[in-house]
Formats: sequence, structure tokens, C-alpha cells
Amino acid sequence: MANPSPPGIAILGAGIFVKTQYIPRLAEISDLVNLKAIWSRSEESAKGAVEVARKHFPGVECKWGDEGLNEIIQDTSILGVAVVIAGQTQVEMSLKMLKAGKHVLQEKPAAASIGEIETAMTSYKNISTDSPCRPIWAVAENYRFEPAFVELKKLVEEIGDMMNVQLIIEGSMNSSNPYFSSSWRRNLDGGFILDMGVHYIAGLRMLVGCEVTSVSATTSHVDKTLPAPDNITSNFQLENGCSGVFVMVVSSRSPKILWRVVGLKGTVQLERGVQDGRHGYMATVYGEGGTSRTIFYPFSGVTEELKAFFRDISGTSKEQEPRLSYVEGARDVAVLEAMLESGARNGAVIPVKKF
Ligand SMILES: *[C@@H]1O[C@H](CO)[C@@H](O)[C@H](O)[C@H]1NC(C)=O
Ligand SMILES: *[C@@H]1O[C@H](CO)[C@@H](O)[C@H](O)[C@H]1NC(C)=O
Ligand SMILES: CC(=O)N[C@H]1CO[C@H](CO)[C@@H](O)[C@@H]1O
Repeated sequence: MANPSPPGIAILGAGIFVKTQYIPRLAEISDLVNLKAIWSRSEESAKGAVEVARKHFPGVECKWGDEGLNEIIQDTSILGVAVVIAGQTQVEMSLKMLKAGKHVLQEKPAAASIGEIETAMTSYKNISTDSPCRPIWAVAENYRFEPAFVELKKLVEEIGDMMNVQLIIEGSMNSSNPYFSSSWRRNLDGGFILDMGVHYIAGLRMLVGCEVTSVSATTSHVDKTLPAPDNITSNFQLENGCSGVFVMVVSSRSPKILWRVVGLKGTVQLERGVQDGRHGYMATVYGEGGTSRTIFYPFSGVTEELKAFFRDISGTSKEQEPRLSYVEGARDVAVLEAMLESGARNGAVIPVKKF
């Protein structure tokens, strides 16, 4: 169906991710969306992001402070907002917008803790029962929209009984990384493991097609330039009976990001890589007799995710995209919180909270 006037949206937040991801990705699909405003607490930071956005969206307005936020709330041409602010205040902001009847695409993590998630989900249910048309609360984690995961998930179904899963993350969060100094990430309980880890757990849950039921982990704080903990080794148990390991080192000299699912009839592997200057994933399937084939999938998860949200809020899709639902983001946080708790309790087996 043709969409004569694309939905109006606003971005709340004007940080690095807004400038380097949201604005360029939105510019690529500017026929599907009308970016009407960018808001930040301070005028200066809002102006910085608006300057970047004006090249692609000449009509974008600069809003700041409580007054600017109220203007966005009052503007009925703004159907949805992207909430891209500090992890500690995102849920409060999202709920405020949902109460005002706006659809919300909130950046991950879904919340900073399970406690916050539980209260948030009750508040959301309360809003939805009061209002005639339910505003959508989506969490942006983008991994569920990466073509590599979408395609490899299908192949996991063909490798027979699952015997083992490995998830190895050696990050490169050192002082050259633009997020290294981000104060809210440093103050988040769980540090970079929670903030970055939700992506990897999202990928894991998507690939194996079932939930993580319990975990046992060891955590430590080795690199004192990073918030604690900066490394974690966890066993996990899946609903389907299979077990696996999750290793995450926040800052290493040898970046590696890899998922591997070993089945009775074959193995599938997804590894972050670069081909012809493009970043993405190398997806490899190992079959019988030492055969293997590899396909490269460039990144496009952020774009695919934004498109899905705009389809949902403009009412052109039949049902809400399940990969965007708040509960999916909540489940990723629940797995990491269980791992961090286990680490703090010397490896005690911790069941993962079900949502
Ligand atoms: C949800 O609504 C119930 C019943 O009106 C109320 O008791 C409860 O405090 C509300 N919870 C939240 C988190 O808003
Ligand atoms: C940070 O990590 C990247 C990727 O491994 C590396 O190229 C760079 O030299 C590192 N910078 C510092 C300051 O260690
Ligand atoms: C790579 C690294 O720093 N590993 C450490 C992770 O934590 C365990 C437990 O404290 C240490 O033994 C490792 O050296």
C-alpha cells in the first residue's frame, strides 16, 4: 500500500549514537519517515545533532529542556519518538511518552535491572488498558534484524540435535572507542557487560530459538580503566536441554565476536568480519565429510529495525513486529543480570527470570 505522508517522528537524545547511526540511517530511508524534531536536555547538544540532520531533513526543529519536550508531546503530527538517552533514565522517559500517546522506540538496554523492568511493564499495561489505541513500546537492539542472524537461524534447524553452543566476545572497548568515556555507561550496574552484552545475548537467543533457563558465572575486574566487571565466563543451560558457554572480555587486543552452534549433523558459526571494506558477519555452515560454505552478510540491522518500527506506527503492517517488542529486550537483560548475580555469588547456579 502506498504511504502518501510518512509518519512524523522525533529523536529524544543527541549523543554519539544519534549522530553516527540514527541520522545517517534515517537519511537513507527518508521516504519512509519525516524527522520533525531532535530534543536534548541542553540547547547546545540539541543544536549539534540538528546541524548534522538538517542536510537530510531540512525541516527538522531543535527542541530542548522541559518546554521543548512539552512541545513534542503536544505536536499531534509526531506519532512516534526514538528514545536515545542515558540508560538510567530511558525507561522513565519512554513511559512519559507512552502516557502521552506516542509510540516509542527505546534504545537498549530495555532497563538497567529486572526490578525496573517489572515496574515498567506494569505501568505500560496500565497505560494500554486506559487508552483506546495502544501505543507501541519497542526496544532497539538491532541484532534480531541482522540478515546474518535471520538466515543462520533457519540453518540451525537443519543441524540436528544441538550439542553445544559457544559465544565468544573479545571486545575492543579501549580509550580509542567513542563510547569509552560515556559517563552513563560507566555508572550502569553491570558496566559495559550489560550495555554491550544485551546484543550478544539477543543474537544467541535468536540463533538457538529457545530461552536460557539458568547460568553459573565467574566475573572479574582486571582492566581498571573500565567499570567493573570487565570480564565474565558463564555456563548456561538452554530450555532445549543443550548447554553452552558465554565468554566476554570487554577490552582485548584481539577483537573477536563469534557464535557457534554444534549439532549432531553439522555446525553453524557466525563471526564478525570485514569483506571488501564492508563490516558484517561471515556465516559458515560445516556439514558432513569436512565440507563447509561461507556467506558474508553486511550489517543492515539498524536500518531494517527502523523500517519495521515505521511500518508498525504508520499502521501499514497487520501485526506488530515481535522482534521489536519490549519483552524481548527484557529477556536479554534477564540473562545478563542472572550471570552478573552468579558472578557476584561465586558461581552459584542462578535461574533466569522469565518474562
Ligand atoms: C497500575 O494500576 C493499578 C490499578 O489501578 C495500580 O494499583 C498500580 O499502582 C499501577 N501500577 C503502576 C506501576 O503504575
Ligand atoms: C583499541 O583497540 C583497537 C582495536 O583492537 C586497536 O586498533 C587500538 O590500537 C586500541 N587502542 C588503544 C589505545 O589501545
Ligand atoms: C582475560 C581476562 O582478563 N581474564 C580474567 C577473567 O577473570 C578470571 C577470574 O578472575 C581471571 O582468572 C582471568 O584472568
